Amino acid sequence: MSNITRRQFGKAAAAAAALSGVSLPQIAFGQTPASDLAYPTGFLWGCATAAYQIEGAVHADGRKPSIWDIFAHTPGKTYHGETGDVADDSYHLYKEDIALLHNLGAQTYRFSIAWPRIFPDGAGQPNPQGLDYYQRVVDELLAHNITPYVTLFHWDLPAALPGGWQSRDTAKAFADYAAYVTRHLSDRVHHFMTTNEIVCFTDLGYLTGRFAPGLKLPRAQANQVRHHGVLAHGLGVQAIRANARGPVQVGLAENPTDFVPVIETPEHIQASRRAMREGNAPFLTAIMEGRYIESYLEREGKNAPRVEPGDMKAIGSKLDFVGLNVYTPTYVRADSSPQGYAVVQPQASFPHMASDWIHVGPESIYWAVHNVCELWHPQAVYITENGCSADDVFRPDGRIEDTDRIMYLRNYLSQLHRATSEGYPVKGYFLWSLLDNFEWLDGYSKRFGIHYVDFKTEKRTPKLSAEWYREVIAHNAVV
Ligand code: GCO
Repeated sequence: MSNITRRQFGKAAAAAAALSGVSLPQIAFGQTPASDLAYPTGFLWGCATAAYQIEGAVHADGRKPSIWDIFAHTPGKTYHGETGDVADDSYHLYKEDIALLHNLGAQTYRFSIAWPRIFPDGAGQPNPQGLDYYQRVVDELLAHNITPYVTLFHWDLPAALPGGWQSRDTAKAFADYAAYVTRHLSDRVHHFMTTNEIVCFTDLGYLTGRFAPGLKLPRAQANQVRHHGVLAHGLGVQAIRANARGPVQVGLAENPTDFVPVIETPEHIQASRRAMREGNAPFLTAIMEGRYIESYLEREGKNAPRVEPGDMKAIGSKLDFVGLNVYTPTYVRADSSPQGYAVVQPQASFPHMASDWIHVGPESIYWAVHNVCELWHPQAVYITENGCSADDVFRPDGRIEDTDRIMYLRNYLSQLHRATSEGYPVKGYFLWSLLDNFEWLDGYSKRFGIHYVDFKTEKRTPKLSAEWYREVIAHNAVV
């Protein structure tokens, strides 16, 4: 916001206040008004991306295919058969992308490492050229004073691993890969996330078959896949801690279903907390409690996962932080069923963003933090993803004025402020996403970036939301 706008705003507000007889706090025109929505000092602002969604260069320097390369190349799987072959070509253009972060004033960047660049066959021989790329990315970030937050697995599983997540050995291979990366990067990278959204790479990949590798397994086998997912996380935490060359903070990025009380009364609030625990039982609950809760085991009966000694201890490894990816609410109300809660489906008129699954429910970010903290008291929480798709188009004057995205972000950040002002230990926020990228099944048809990417030329153009986010970062406040 320019000073001129601020001045006009100040005048209009003063005039309105004069008419209504309300006195406003004294703000000298042309100065920054103190925002009611200021974030705690030291709060970290950044952006998030993931390797397969931005890097391209899928054959470069020894990388071999991941299950997403194969899936995206299978006819009929993604929008118009689009793939991550080229994507944003961030593999070559990473300096440009880091310059975008720098222009925003971002203090931190969450990106993921492509396992198939580091271990092209998933296990066995590492590929030093793959590691070199991430060394260069880290160098460039540090040169710009941007703190790297590294995700080790954002769905690009090396295709060569026999059985993929159906095999317990994949969890062990993940730990070896995590150990290797930690040994080589932890002198300069101090924040690691093991996995991203376990439900997506397990259930969507092996139960509903909508994501890679596209399998629809029977319940018992799918539950075993889930178990290997959380086990990989747990073994990964142990491997990172055992191999760190200095102090590191370890966590993960999860997208628990965010149950929001339909009305903020004690009974519905209680229902939402219960739903958070039970509705996410195979994933975040197992990780935070180091066990599968009774109601989950009862519900699954003979299909419950087979657990080996030591598994649950690894899965429940203590974390330094919990990362939450928050996009959309799931409303819940108290009811008299044995479960004690019922999900309330949104009506057809519920407003959503360009992706119709993103209902605009800003309070979901507050309740995600609230419920996770009240249930499990993590030391620290980050919002590791929040953002939305919008139908971004150039105006005749060359601008992209994504006021809808700004509306979405402003409202979510206002609700996140509610959480920080109540004292919940939220330490930072990563906007999804730095730039438009390969949106999985939706290919390039859904744009989540605050920078527009012309996928023919790879030209990056800041959208209005990038300008807005720069103000947020500069003021450490919702503007
Ligand atoms: C996810 C992933 C991202 C998505 C983003 C928008 O949450 O699915 O972490 O890779 O692109 O969430 O759908």
